[in-house]
Amino acid sequence: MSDRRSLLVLNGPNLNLLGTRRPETYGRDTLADVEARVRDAAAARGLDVAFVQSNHEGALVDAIHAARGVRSGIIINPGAYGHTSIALHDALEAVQPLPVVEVHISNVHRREPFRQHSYVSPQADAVIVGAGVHGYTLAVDHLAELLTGN
Ligand code: DHK
Repeated sequence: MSDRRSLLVLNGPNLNLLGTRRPETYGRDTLADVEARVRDAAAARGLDVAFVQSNHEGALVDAIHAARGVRSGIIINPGAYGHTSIALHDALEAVQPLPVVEVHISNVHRREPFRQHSYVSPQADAVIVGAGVHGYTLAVDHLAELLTGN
């Protein structure tokens, strides 16, 4: 069992379809491709990483609760639940002070008005929007900086 610090990368509904769903919006990388990139970026920073993807709100809440005392930070792309879920807001609040970075692959501010509010953002230390799947590795770098105090 490693005693290295580890991050939780949480992906919400429909992100299992990355690579095939609206590739003009979300790109052609699959979720497995994204996870490989994140694992490499985390390893370069001396961090382990665990991945959870679920299409179910309660499963995402459970994964956030399970991170308490186990993970050192959370990267979350809540998918559409970011726009609707007070439960995710409250779960992230409940695991404070775990640092949280919210990622949206697309620039939600250029899209429909209903995508422009996030219940997750008030609980996030940083929000990365519109950087494509590169946003996930930016999030790893940011958490690594936070965790080492640089
Ligand atoms: C992903 C989704 O599935 C959408 O519901 C959000 C987000 C945007 C993204 O850009 O990663 O509105």
